[in-house]
Amino acid sequence: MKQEEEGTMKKLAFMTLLISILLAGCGAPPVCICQCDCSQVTPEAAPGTPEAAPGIQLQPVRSTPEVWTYRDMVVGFIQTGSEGGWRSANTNSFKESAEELGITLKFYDSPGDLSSQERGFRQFIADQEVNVIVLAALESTGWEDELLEAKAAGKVVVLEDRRIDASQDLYATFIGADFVEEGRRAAVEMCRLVDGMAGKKVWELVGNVGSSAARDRGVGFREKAMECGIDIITSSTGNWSAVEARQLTETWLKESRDVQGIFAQNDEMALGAIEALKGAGLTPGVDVKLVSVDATFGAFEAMLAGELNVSVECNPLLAPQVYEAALKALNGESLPKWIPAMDAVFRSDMPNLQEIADNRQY
Ligand code: GYE
Repeated sequence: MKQEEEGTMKKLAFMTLLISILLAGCGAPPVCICQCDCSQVTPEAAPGTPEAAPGIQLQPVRSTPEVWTYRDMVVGFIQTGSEGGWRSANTNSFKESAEELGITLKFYDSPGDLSSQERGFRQFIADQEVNVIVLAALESTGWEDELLEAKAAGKVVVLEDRRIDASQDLYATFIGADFVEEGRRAAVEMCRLVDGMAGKKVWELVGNVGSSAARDRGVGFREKAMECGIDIITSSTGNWSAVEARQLTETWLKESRDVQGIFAQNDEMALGAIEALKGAGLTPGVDVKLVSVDATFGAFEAMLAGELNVSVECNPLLAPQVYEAALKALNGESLPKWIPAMDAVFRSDMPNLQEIADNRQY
């Protein structure tokens, strides 16, 4: 075929491509043909598609598969921001499992700021590539509008780790721990530990205010603590942070050393309290009993050193369950509104603690 004719054919093919994209702009979802750069053509949004937020580039819509597979999933994941060992294990669980399953993961990390989380959520609503939104909510209230918009946009929403106070028909399911039960378990252990001590005065180091984890662990702990006469004499937020918890405990120790137990709502805060107790010349785990939640590496080290008495596990490796549930939801399967995570309780006096610690993933 003479060169000239070849050139004309190419031009013709390109013109066909351009026309089909322009046609797509008129309501039909655009089809992305490999030779052109789709992002340059801003297709008309399909009817009912939400207005893209300013600066958001609408992405070409992927066609809907008959049967969804992990490879069809584009997940927008909104994380809380870094909060220590548990949170990084949770984030890695999503990144690693997505890689293994062939899922496209768009990861949005908010710096511990609720409005940033809401912005990320809206960004994923407008991102037409995204078919699943996964949310680890910093706070449990204020999500109705976003959930309604996500529903209108046909997104599957799965909550992971933290519950939110919203109507259950606005999300596919919640995958996470029973925080109230974690609090109960912690109190049962604290009752056992302070039994026979000079008193049952306990200090509580609380997680970030407004989160379901902090609220519910406190509820569960109080429910059981009352049964053995524990007196929670002071309680304040350490924002899941070892540094803040250490400062708080140092302040409390300046006011009084008459304390028999510290309930830390996560391991990081327990490790901070341990440093403060040592700084005050007290022996953590002996003079003052410590119970925490998460059971991360740091907790096992402290339990093996006898400085932390108990850690109630809260499993961060939730991604496989979340992705499995999202896939079922995409394929129209009905799901229970809560899929509990599997957890245990670890004590410093367990004979096989070292062996367990050696086999931990987080
Ligand atoms: O206990 C804490 C993290 O939401 C269960 O958040 C999670 C909690 C966890 O910062 O370490």
